[in-house]
This record gives sequence, structure tokens and C-alpha cells, in this order.
Amino acid sequence: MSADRTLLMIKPDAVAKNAIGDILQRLEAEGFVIRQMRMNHLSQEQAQGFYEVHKERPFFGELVSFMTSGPSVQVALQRENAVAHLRGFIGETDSTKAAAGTIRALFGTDIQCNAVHASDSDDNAAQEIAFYFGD
Ligand code: FUP
Repeated sequence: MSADRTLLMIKPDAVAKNAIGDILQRLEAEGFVIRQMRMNHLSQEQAQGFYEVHKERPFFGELVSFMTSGPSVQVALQRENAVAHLRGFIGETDSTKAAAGTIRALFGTDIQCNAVHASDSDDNAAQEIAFYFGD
């Protein structure tokens, strides 16, 4: 897979706010091209598997409950410098600290309900895209 792709997930809080269209529109306006997309209510196993790297962290149980609380949208995006550009565009993990105008500042609430996930490296992007869409 080419390194100009990344995985975005629109989390259950943003889906519940009817913000899917608004978020996708902002990404397309920023030059991201949607390559693959699906909406999915994650099972416990999927959420645990996706966030396995955090399984020893104290917030893991709450994170899995939140991510299985409703449907989410998984999107494979393409753009030059996709991983770093998308991380900057979504803002810091904690929505209350995310820079004005970023997706998490606009649509998130706090550190858990932070509207979106984005891959943090090219290797993780490849793994996360494969997790949802296969190789
Ligand atoms: P990010 O890469 O910005 O998504 O952030 P992390 O990998 O550090 O955390 C993954 C997810 O765990 C975050 F999106 C939200 C959640 N989280 C909490 O719920 N509480 C915390 O204290 C830290 C992270």
C-alpha cells in the first residue's frame, strides 16, 4: 500500500451529532480523496482488537464501551503526506485542547468523545486500513 493513505474513523459521538457529512466535506475540501468507506457498529472484539495497543491503559474499558456505543464510519483517505496532514487537521487528542478550527475542536467534547481517530504512522495506517478493508 502506498504511504499516501491513512485511516480516519468518525466515532460514535460525531455520528450521533449527524456530523458525518460535515466532517467528510471538510476533508475533501482539504484535498483528501475518499478511497474506501464503510459504516459499522463495532463489536466488542473489533474495538478491543483495533485499540489493542492501549489494552493495559486505565481508560481501555471505557474506550471500548464508547467505541461500541453506536455506529462509526471507517474511511481510507489518500493525500500527499496523508498521515501527518490528517493528524494536524484533526487536532490534539483532548478536544478541549485542540486548536481552533480542527475537527476535534469543532466536533469533539473531551478526551474520550473526540469525534475522530486518525492513524499516527504509515505502518499503523497500513495496518488499520487492512483491519477494516483487507489488504
Ligand atoms: P490519538 O492518537 O490522538 O487518538 O490518541 P491516543 O492514541 O493517545 O489515544 C487513543 C484514544 O484513547 C483517544 F482517541 C481517546 C482515548 N483516550 C481516553 O479515552 N482517555 C485518555 O486519557 C487518553 C486517551
